[in-house]
Amino acid sequence: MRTTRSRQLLARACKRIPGGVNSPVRAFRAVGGTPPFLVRGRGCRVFDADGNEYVDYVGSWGPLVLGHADRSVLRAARAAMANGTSFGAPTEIEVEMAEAIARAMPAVEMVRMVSSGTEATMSALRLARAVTGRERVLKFDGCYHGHVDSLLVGAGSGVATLGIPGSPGVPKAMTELTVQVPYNDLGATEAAVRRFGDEIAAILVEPVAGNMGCVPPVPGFLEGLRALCDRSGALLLFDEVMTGFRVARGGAQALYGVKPDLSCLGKIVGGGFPAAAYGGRRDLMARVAPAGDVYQAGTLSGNPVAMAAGLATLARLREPGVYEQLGRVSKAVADGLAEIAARRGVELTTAAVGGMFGFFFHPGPVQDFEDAKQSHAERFRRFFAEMLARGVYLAPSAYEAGFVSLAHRAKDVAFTLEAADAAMKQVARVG
Ligand code: KE4
Repeated sequence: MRTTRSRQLLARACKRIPGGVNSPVRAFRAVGGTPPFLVRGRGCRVFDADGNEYVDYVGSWGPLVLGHADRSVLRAARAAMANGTSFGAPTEIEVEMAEAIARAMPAVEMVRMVSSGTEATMSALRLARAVTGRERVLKFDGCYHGHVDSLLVGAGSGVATLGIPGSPGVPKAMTELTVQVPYNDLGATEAAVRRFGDEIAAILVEPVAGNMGCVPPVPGFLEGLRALCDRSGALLLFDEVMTGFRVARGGAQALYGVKPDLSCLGKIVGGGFPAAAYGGRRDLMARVAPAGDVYQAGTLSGNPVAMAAGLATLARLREPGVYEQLGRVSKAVADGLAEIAARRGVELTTAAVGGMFGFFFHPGPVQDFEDAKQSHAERFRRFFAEMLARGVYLAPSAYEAGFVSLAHRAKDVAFTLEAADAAMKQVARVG
């Protein structure tokens, strides 16, 4: 596989951009090698600066559920741009987006658009603290909610630990208000609520974890969090930045039938443009400025071009059968990988929920971050490299999820699994 041009571009990029990238995971530090500099996407395929072609399972980390350069999205964005790119004033299309989200997610009675998932979770957390008058937040080890200071906590030892800064520059005072417990561990969560109950403003969770690999909730976990919040007065915050419109039309809250008080959205709602949102119960959102006293603002919030692209995406996702199709494709990939691994004598655990999937080089089950960290890192790295060399672009980290789109066809899955069979043969040689 030719990488000359990408290597040259990386060297040039590193002179002006930290690590040569504008977001760390793109640098391939977890898997090694040179990250392909992509130049074009079409459907489920991307093309790099050296002319290599890949079947893409990153999809810009989730937004591109229709595939790259989808005609309906391009048409909508071009039409919006022809009228101007941004106003910093109210526009009807922002109202259309708010109404579309509320129709899809009845628990989201009111919504505020922002420009990134980080902004969405940061703002939702501020609102939760304001309306409850409480300061602590409970989150789950291995869940990622953007680079919000109080949510960038390292994994403490023990079960319910007070957050320790997960990055230099994050004040200890910020993370000490964050209680962290293992994902899918309702007992540990109950213990933490018993210990900090009336101090906890919110329980914040990825209803399907996608930032420790793909780890679905065990039966009863989300329902248990709802009950704990009802008992303790904490708000239930679903971070659906990844799962929103990805795992079901109404997100994970529809798929699992658990109603959060506040929801965070991102990725798909912008259709590939910078847009995200937080929203929920009307009585809570009424506290957001200028209706209420909880301040939050954004120059490009609700940008009309992003709204047009997002609405075009959501419109396509209202077509009958699209989620069955996404689920079929992600299950075909996950089940195919599992079958190949079994045949090759490689321990592999897979998961697929709606249009997202994941795999661990681990005998299973994988139900939390401690389990995920036990997976075979060297086998993942080898598999990733072998797949990339064969034209399949997977997430460059064992702790990410895979994303399919409506543009992934049976032939693309067949191509992927043929590459996986050859790759797994090499992986089996890794002790
Ligand atoms: P952004 O600020 O990156 O738009 O969203 C943060 C965020 C919040 N919540 C969840 C559940 C998320 O998955 C994310 C961001 N996801 C990562 C991929 N795991 C984005 C990729 C990156 O960081 O470059």
